[in-house]
Amino acid sequence: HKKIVIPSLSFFQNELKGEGVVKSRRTLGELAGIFENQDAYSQLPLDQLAYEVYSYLPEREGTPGGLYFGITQLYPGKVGDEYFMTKGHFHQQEDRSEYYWGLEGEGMLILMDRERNTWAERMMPGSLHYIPGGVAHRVANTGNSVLSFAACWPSDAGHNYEEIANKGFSARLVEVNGTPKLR
Ligand code: M6P
Ligand code: ZN
Repeated sequence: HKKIVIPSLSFFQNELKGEGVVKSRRTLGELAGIFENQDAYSQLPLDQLAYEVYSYLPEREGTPGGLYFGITQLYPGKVGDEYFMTKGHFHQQEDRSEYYWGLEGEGMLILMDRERNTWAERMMPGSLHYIPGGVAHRVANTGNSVLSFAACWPSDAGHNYEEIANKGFSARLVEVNGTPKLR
């Protein structure tokens, strides 16, 4: 169940040895406000794990030109007709871009530009996604198993959660007749 496709053995060896891989976790409680159906949300346990992020920077923090490597494990589940998803963010330094690629499971990468145009790309093992600067990004798990994806982003990108926390994306990814649709 907790199987991880290992893209880089040394990454996990570092983690096992406690060398620099930072693990963070987000519970449903920490995702308050991102789902539309408040009744469905209030029926789920706040301490239920939604996703875990392992991240690693082989440089001192903020080193110009450094690149973070990260792996996110997003658990399957739904809140009403919306899938479990990441918080989503723009970068603090807006022009910084990022790669995501699918490792395991099925999902959708939801993207929104500065004009609030929203679109989505299907994620699956081996799918590669380039997220240009100025584009907010969030991932939804549309399958029944763990969705695991890797990411690479500049050390000085930073996370800007504010706009997404306040206004969300301009479209929601919901399940309609068993398939994901942007609404
Ligand atoms: C990817 C990267 C990380 C990000 C994580 C979870 O691994 O983009 O920078 O933190 O996904 O996404 P979020 O921070 O929006 O919850
Ligand atoms: Zn990012």
